Amino acid sequence: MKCRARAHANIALIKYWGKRDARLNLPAVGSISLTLSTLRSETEIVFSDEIEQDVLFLNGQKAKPKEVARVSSFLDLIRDRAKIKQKARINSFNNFPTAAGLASSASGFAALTLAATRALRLNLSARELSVLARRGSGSAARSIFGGFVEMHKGVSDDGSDAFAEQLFPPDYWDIRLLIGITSEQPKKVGSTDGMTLSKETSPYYRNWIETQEYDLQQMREAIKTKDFPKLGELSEHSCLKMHAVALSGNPGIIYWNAVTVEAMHAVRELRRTGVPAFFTIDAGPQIKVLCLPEDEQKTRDCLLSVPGIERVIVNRPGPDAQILEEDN
Ligand code: 2P0
Repeated sequence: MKCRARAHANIALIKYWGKRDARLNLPAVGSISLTLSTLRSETEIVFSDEIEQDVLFLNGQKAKPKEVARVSSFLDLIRDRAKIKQKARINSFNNFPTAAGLASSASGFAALTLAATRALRLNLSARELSVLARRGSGSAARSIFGGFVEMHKGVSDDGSDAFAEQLFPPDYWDIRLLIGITSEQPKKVGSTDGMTLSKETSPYYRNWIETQEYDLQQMREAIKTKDFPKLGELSEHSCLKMHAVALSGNPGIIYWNAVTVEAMHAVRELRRTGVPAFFTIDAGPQIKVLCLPEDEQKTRDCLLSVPGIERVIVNRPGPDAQILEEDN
């Protein structure tokens, strides 16, 4: 029982931050994302009677016990569904730095969900895959789909309506998302812990939740009408609002480094010269910049002019998660 699958990372334009139920990993807010063409994970899984306990390799290295435990308890959900007990060997590769705020858990858990369910012959719909992927990582629910994607927070206690769906396919609108790498070190505070701290201690958390629906509605409209400046402004606003919540927890979390901040100013400066380019930043120090295809070169040059940015990764809207290989 073996399968290999690929899923692409995604970056939220309207951010997910906060959970309404930590056990079922139910988000407190909906979110809207862009699936990326370049960054992806490939995961191969084998279930067998001969494997005594789950083994996980990340980029060829044996994973840490904490990482194995997270993957193992996620696989238990799938094993329960398939009514099997076999343990698994998992080999997962990312073509980008892991755990540095580049959505590795999104593409990793989406690829794992697809590979594991197919290996066990569970025939799940894309929506069911998304609900399941969410249990591994909230943002993974979005990486099941390509293009422009919306994650619904849902209202039910069992999480069955907390799924992602595609708003528009990748070829709907050719926009670019450039990633400026400022550090390849793993982040110090993971998203899950960051969200818990924000919920428990940030005085702004309630406002964040209350204003999200309006931002989602505006973003749906911006995408529908292909209004790029509106998409960019909303993305920057949602990012800064999310970081304001993280910063205002106690102790506040600073995901940025000095290079991130320099790059934010550089993007605003580029905008003042007439180029519609807008930044977004996740739970890590990398800077991501949205621009139109005709401004890709200028935007890339702008990022590379910031001391400390050595590498820029260019993305277009990327595809759905897909099966690469399965045994028959
Ligand atoms: C997002 N992030 O919408 C937001 C913005 C990071 C900042 O979703 O706890 O790794 O596994 O559900 O999915 C990263 O959070 O968190 C994330 P869990 P996840 O992309």
